[in-house]
Amino acid sequence: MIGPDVAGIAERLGLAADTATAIGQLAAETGLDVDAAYAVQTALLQRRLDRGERLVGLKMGLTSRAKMAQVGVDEVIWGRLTDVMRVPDGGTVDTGAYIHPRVEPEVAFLLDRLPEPGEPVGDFTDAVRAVAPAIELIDSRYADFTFSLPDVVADNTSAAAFVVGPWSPVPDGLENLGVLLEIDGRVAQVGSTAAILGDPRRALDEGIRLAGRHGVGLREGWLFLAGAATAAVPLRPGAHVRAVVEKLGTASLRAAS
Ligand code: OOG
Ligand code: MG
Repeated sequence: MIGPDVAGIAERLGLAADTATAIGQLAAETGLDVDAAYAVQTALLQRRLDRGERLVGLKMGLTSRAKMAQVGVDEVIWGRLTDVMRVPDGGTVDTGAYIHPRVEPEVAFLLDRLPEPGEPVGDFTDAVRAVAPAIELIDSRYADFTFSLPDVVADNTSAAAFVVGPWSPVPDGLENLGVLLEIDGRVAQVGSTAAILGDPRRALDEGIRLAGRHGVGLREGWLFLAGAATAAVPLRPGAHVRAVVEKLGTASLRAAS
């Protein structure tokens, strides 16, 4: 049997992102399973590398019940982050560059020395140099932000842009810090880092394990987004967004009007 057309699917998803044009789901029609979907994700990354982007880290997705419930997929997933996706803290994004952008509060890690895939992280403070509040801007390339598990994996887990706030040493109690998402000074979402797999440190274990299955090892100096603690909120033109994580501070972005 001939497998799914990995390169062709990656091209369709890449064009959808480049032109901010939604497409229909692809997995059912092309017979894409999760393994082939990660191959599509790798081809999409290659497409970005070919135009000069740099891989700067990984992101986890669907590490909280709130996120799983919002999108109706209940498996932890991971995707790739490139330098071009990074928006400076306090920076401005153009919502017109996206299909239906949403923002969500995240915790970012700056990776230090990493164990090999299959080895436990052990001492987290050896593996993680610093922690920061972050915002992820997600933008599913699928119409109505609706997808199956292989669809969202192929689509680089809806990754579009991200903001990282100020770095701090790993604080005590990382497993239960309050998280807020504010839009225009009003609280839009409330959560806790405990929502991220019970402890965001577990997201790193999962990232090492799941990416390792596909031959991807995490690297010193990489960024790592642990996954949103709350559901995501639509990003409207003119909005000012802040993610506040107790003990870590704030990351913010503005959407141009
Ligand atoms: C998939 C990406 C999920 C997270 O933090 O859970 C994600 C989506 O919600 O479109 O980035
Ligand atoms: Mg996210």
